[in-house]
Amino acid sequence: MSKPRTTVLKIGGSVITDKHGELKAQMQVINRLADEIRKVDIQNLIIVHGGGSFGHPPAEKYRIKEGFKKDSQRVGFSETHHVMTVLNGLFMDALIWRSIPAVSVTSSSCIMTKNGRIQRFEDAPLKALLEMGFIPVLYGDAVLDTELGFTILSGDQIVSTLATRFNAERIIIGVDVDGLYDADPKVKKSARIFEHLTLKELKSLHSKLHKPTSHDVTGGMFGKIDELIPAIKQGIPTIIVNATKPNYIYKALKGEKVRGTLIERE
Ligand code: IP8
Repeated sequence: MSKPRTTVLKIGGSVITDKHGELKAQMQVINRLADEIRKVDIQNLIIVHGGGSFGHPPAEKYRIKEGFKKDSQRVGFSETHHVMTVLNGLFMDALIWRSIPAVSVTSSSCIMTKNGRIQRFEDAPLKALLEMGFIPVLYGDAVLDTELGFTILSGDQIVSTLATRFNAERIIIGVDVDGLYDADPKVKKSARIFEHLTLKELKSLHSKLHKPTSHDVTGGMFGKIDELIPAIKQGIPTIIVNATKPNYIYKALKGEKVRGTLIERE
C-alpha cells in the first residue's frame, strides 16, 4: 500500500505560549496537543510551530526582521534563534516523552531567505526523515538572508513552502480562535465565522480581515493567510481550527468534521 500524502500541521505561537508575557510556555496545552498527536497515530506528518512570547519579543526588540543594520543586533539574532530552540525543546520533550518519533529540524540551518522570502531550502534530510517514518518538527526562526543579512521567517511561510514542495494533501493551522471571522472575535462578540471560503472569496475579504493586536512581527492572522495563498492555489485544502480547544487538532488530523474555516481553491 502506498503511503498517504503529507499533512502539514502548524501550531501557532499564541497556542503554545502566553503571548502577553515573555518566555511563557503553555505547558498544559503543549502536553495535551502531544497527547492528541500521539492518539491519532498519523503517517507522513510535518509539524511547524510559531514563536509566540519566545521568538517575537527579542525579534521586535532588536528589529531582526528589518535586517542587519548595526552590530548590536547580532546578539539579538542569537537570542531570537536561541529562545526558539528553547520553545522547540519544550515541544519536542512533550512529543518524544509520549514515544512520538519527532525530530527537530532547525529552520535557520536548512533555510536561507532573499528579502524575507525562502530562497534556499536544503530539504534532503527532511525528506529522508519522512521516508523513515519520523515526524519532522520545524519552527519560525531568525534566519540568514542573502540581501538583508538576516531576517525573521514565519512558520507560515515554512508551512506554505513545505506543503507546495511536498504536494501535501492538506494543511491544518491551529490558532487560538475558532477560524477566520468577519471581525476580531476577541473584541467583537457578534463576529461571524466563515466556515468555508474559496480562494476568490478569501481574496475579496482580504482587506477586511483583522490585523494583529499583539507583538507579532510576522503579521498575525492577516500575514498567516497571505502566506498560505500559494499552497491553496496549488489545490491544497487548508483548515484553520482552534488548537486551544481539546480534540480540535485531533479531529482535524483524523479528517473528522470540526468547527473551523476550510479554505479551498474553488
Ligand atoms: O510565530 C516567527 O514565527 P511565527 C518566529 O510563525 C520568530 O510568525 C522567531 C519570531
